[in-house]
Amino acid sequence: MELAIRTRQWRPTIKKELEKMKKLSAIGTLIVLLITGSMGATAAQISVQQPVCNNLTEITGVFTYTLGTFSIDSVTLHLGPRWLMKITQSPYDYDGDGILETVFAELQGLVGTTATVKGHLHEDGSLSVFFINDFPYSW
Ligand SMILES: [Ca+2]
Repeated sequence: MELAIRTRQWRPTIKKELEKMKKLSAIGTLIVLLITGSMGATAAQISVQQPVCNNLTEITGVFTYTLGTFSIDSVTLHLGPRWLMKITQSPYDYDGDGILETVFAELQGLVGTTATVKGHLHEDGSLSVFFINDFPYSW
């Protein structure tokens, strides 16, 4: 009985807090969408925000890095801003060396190896990467 009364008393407060959280979440989503729209979306951003694009394109080939651009064959890979990749710890060991490094170091570790990426293929033939070797891509 007492608990029911307390719950009723707190209900408006809880409701207000939930509304605040919804607004913050919506703002956060909007910011991420704006960033990804201007810089190229990445796997973790998309997977966190959901829903994910259903028509992912998978490409397997030799991972290369030339003139500041990562590619597989002739497909340019959009992986996010290089400066951010260099300061962000990777949550996944993409290159499989057993060490979690910065995202940039993980990607450098893939250069010259055969890798599989999945992502959104753009009309210009470039790919916004969402997965690398089945790991969500994040930076
Ligand atoms: Ca590694």
